[in-house]
Amino acid sequence: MKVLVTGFEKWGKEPGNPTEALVGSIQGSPLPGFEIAAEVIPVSFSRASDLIEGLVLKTKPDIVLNLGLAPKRPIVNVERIAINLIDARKPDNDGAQPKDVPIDPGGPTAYLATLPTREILEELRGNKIPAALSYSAGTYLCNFVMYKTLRMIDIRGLSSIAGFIHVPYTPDLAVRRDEPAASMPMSLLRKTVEVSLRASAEKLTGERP
Ligand code: PCA
Repeated sequence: MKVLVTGFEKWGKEPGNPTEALVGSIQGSPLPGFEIAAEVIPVSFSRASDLIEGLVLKTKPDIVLNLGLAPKRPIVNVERIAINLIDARKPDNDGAQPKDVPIDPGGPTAYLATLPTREILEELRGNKIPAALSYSAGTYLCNFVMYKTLRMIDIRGLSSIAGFIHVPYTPDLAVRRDEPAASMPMSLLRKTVEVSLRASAEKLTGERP
């Protein structure tokens, strides 16, 4: 089972991005049973798109799991939908701040995640990981990468399933915020990735990896 996992670099005034560390964790100790590629995506509307497309074409994954930080969300959010809209409240890491523009003028209004989101949610909760389904991945880079991934899979007729999970801060990052911020330890975030990939693989093959 081939898997592509992506995380993001830090952006703006954020103290860091736990999904960058998650990518490092997966690179350092890959999951048994999976042929796994893990990469960090830049927080850049102009650079993220070609990068994600190149990664999918190169790794030919059965499963794509994009990860991002949601600083204001206290638990793991399994995203169900990506919308065809950019409305950046903050500049990206190149200083670009597009507002009210479609991601792809020729694309559909939205794509639903093709990962088994309900099964992932149930498996996460079964593993004592606080999680919820989410019906908005925002209008910034995370929604953009989720949409772009699903769009390119659609345009190229690939069989990969794909989706996005937002995670909260890890405690080391939460303590660097002035205002109260929720967090989850890295061990639980790592487990989130493992459980989500196993639930996705099981959906694809009918067998538990
Ligand atoms: N979270 C941001 C962009 C990068 C990240 O990790 C988002 O939710 O759009």
